[in-house]
Amino acid sequence: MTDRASTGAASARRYEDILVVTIDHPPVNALSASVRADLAAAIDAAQADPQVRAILLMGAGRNFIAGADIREFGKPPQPPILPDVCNRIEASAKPVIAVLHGAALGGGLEVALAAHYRVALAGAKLGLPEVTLGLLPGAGGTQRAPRLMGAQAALDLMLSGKHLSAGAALAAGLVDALSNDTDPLDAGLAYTRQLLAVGAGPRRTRDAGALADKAAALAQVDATAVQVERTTRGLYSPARIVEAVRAAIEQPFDEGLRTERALFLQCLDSPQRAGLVHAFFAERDTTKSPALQQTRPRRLERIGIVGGGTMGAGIAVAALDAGFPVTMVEQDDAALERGRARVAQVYDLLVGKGRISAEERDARMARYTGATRYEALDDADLIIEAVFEDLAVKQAVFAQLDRVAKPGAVLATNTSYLDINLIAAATRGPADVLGLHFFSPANIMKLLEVVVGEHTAPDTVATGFELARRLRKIPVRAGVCDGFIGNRILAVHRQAADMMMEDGASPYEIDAAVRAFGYPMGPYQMADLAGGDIGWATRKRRAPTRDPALRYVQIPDRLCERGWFGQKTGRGFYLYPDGARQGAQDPEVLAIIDAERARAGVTPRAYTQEDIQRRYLAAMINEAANVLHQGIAQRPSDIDVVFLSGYGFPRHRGGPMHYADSVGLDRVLADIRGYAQEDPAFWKPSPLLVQLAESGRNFASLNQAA
Ligand code: 3H9
Repeated sequence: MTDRASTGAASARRYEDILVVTIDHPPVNALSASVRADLAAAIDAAQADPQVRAILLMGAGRNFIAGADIREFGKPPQPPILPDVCNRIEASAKPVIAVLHGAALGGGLEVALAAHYRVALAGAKLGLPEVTLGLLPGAGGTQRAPRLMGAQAALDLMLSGKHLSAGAALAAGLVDALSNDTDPLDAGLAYTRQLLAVGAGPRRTRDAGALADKAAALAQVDATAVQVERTTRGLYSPARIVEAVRAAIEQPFDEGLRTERALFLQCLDSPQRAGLVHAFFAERDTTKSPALQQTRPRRLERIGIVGGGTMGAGIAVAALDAGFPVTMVEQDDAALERGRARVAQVYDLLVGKGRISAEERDARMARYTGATRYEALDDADLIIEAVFEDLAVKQAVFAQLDRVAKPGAVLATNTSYLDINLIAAATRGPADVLGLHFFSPANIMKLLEVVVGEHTAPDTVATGFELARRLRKIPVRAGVCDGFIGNRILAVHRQAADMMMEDGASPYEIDAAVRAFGYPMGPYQMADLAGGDIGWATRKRRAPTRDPALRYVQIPDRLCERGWFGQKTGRGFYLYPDGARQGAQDPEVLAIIDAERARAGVTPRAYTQEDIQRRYLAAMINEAANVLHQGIAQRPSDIDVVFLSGYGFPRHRGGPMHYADSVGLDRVLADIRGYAQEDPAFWKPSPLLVQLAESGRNFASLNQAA
């Protein structure tokens, strides 16, 4: 064993006749310019070294390579570019072996596909997730993966962005062998020695034969192209992935690589790539604050939940899934049984769909305990209240929790709107109280608003973030106000939608425009799904404090008064005959709207899709700027995360703040000022928006400062 070279990001060391090239670039061995340069240099040097018979590529730390360096996208490319590095690896005259462990993703997997042989450790995750960043595999992946695994499997891998386990990758033909060894170096050396012992030489993926039946492969590409067109709703990179795979079949390898490069550069330049990369980092930035990093969370082993309704049961499932023992408290045996049944039903469905085994369900349910007395919560480290949305009810629950909880236990409320400080005031320890606002279904939705009250202690907040980490949720810190970040802003842009509805746009036109922007559903479909009674209750609660200068559109109330609460009652803004989930337009709703317009003295006018989208987004962005200005949200990108992970904002647009920056804050402000001519009470430009737009700055400049 001799040292051969040590070049930093990738270093080379000889183990007898095997040169081991280790990529060592924390945190995840992304392929930054320095890694690419070192890797290429090590491969080149090995060619000339008579003592080297084979080259082994591995990663230092937990991962092989997590892909290209995402932070470099959008900056001028620095040579050597990754496709060239991969080509040099493949061209090696000496066999190159990659040992895959941890993440072998994107460009990382492409490096491995350019190697001549691949061995994977248990726990390795292989994938080409570029599509999630608005890209396609641009270092030969679209040409090499189909040659190894066939067109259809490669398309599925690239279009889904999913990760394959080592076993699945072996079955798919992406790797040649699995190793039981836990140490990548030992595994890689052992496999390389086996290869050398049988005289294995270079074996280039460019020559692999899985695409031999061109007609069959082209038929798969054609069928996938049709499906992509139908299902990806305006996404830019999926169609280009399909084109690149078509090139893999129709063109010679080097020409296919050139086609891939051209398509990759188109994706790289697209605003969708910018939006998706912004979303990637925004989600990881929500936990970055010096206060959080300096504070240790409290002990977090046992969870208590008060309330077994939809939210309580969903939160229980999330906690059970993460391995926590959970105690659920309800007011009587019957309510408790309903709560337990809700939890069990989620697991039964998962077993029915084959997502978990019956044993796994039993193991999770074994961690669940039900009780009808608050005393059962006396050993819980964190108790989450999820009862009826009423201040007095919640205060009564917190008074009980104050009595039974052990010292230092964190007390959380899942309220969506109410004042955390008033809830905390029902206890003797408001420092232990915070809001944990889950989104429904709580076991699925990723977002968790961590609402910090006036007296909430830093380690209480840190415990909320720790819970999110353990539940694999995305936590966003929020301050106290009616609706926190998400629901507060939602109320305002929903109001803008209601005003357009009264002024002439039908709810169906508004929904269609919002869907055309990229949302999976429009605000009225959403209201029907959530249940119109929920919004109605909020409107009634707010009625006494409503600003009389603000216009109030009564159309939703007219529907609620008829008991039309949406899907659960068979009609709302849409009709749902016989329990249908897809709503049909309802002429009676249109007649009610007409009557309301007449009552309000409105002469209906026409709106284009663009008019609708601009007003809807302007209202959202303006209120988001207020939320930021008042310190309810810490940074613009946190608001983006709330809307991306909690409200269906199209991810490729990066969130409302990123979107505002992309169209220009001056344009947004000009729109708002234009609308203010009609209705100055509603359309008041946010001071922060004015300040940024007039000084030529954008929201992103505040992210950097946060
Ligand atoms: C590509 O490869 C294009 C090529 O086809 C063509 C090129 C020509 N770059 O997620 P974590 C950071 S596209 C830069 O919290 P985990 C991340 O920001 C790429 N940075 O950890 C975070 O930083 P910080 C295709 C990256 O253990 C830290 O690493 N690859 C990159 O939960 C830890 O990350 C992908 O899309 C990167 N590629 O998960 C894979 N990756 O500490 C993207 C991560 O400052 N990455 N960082 O906040 C992942 O899926 C996950 O990060 C991974 C680890 C599974 C690897």
